[in-house]
Amino acid sequence: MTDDYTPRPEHKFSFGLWTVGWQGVDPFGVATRDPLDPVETVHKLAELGAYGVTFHDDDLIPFGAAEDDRERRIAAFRKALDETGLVVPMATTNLFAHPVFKDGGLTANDRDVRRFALRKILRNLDLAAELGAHTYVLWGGREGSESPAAKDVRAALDRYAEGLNVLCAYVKERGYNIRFALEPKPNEPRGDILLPTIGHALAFISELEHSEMVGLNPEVGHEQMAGMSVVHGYAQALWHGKLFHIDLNGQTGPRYDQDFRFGNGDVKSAFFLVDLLEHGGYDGPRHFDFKPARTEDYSGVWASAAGCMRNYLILAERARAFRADPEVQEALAASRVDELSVPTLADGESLDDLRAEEFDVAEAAARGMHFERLDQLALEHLFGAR
Ligand SMILES: [Mn+2]
Repeated sequence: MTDDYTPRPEHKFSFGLWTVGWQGVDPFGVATRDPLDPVETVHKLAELGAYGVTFHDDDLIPFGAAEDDRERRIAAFRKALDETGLVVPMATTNLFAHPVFKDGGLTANDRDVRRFALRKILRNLDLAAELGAHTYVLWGGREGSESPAAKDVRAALDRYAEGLNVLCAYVKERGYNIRFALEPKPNEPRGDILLPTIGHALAFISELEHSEMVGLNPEVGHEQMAGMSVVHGYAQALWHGKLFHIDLNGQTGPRYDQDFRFGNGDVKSAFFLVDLLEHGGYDGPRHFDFKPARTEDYSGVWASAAGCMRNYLILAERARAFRADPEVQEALAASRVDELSVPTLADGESLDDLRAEEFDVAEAAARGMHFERLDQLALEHLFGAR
């Protein structure tokens, strides 16, 4: 299909190997699809118009693989990248699947497990640098507990910070052009996960030795699982200069981690999120972390991946039309949205000046904000009615 919604490499769409490669294993059922070869994935993603592919170490190299097997798999992957022009903007470590990580990686109570986790990250960090990645994501899915009795949270945060301090020092020592991005999630698979929201993670980052090297990889569905506004969360991460990478997907409210393709779920949030990303100064990859429904065969998987990109481009076009609409511009002005960018105190103004100001409280209290009209216009653009 060739129309305005055809994905091209300049759109910077990327996918994790584990997304389209998800075989449909869930807590209640076994796989519904055969494993996918990473080489085939790279070719298929390039064909669909993506520019990048991302991976956990174990997506590319099975856990515990022999050295020659490891080298062979990396060489085949690299050849596929060279043949297609696909890049690797991000990589990450699987510190959650193997039973050794059942109590976490960097914050496991067992010290020897923590040391093994660090070794596993360091090894894949070298591969990430070799493949040209600039972002290294840490999703601490097993960093947490089911019982507050079992986890000393303050000690766990000490160890989490220690781990990141070690990793940042290593990246600096090796001269890698890599920054770390933490991915918050409130729960699942652990009963409670450390750094559950964007806000928790931002506060944690400010305590690190090299906080400038650590930012966020917020996932749409994870914020919505916590009942948070993903648009406000991404906007605050941008405000802090910490939106290093993103995980786009779909979710309908606080329930299990649905990982729908982008656009399915909370469409209004998706619209305003794309508006923010397109007009708010984010220029990183548009990365999808989703699970094609386990009802699908591989034709459905690729349709689902294509749908993620197509939905993003449709929403980007809808957001542009919203911003360009003269009636919207008038409605924005009527709602005084721009006025919020004016500092509350004028340059050089004293607090005596502020205190001396005449103010008609009754008049100000009676002013309507006209937000309903503005929101209606946004919805009509989203619906395609304007
Ligand atoms: Mn998820």
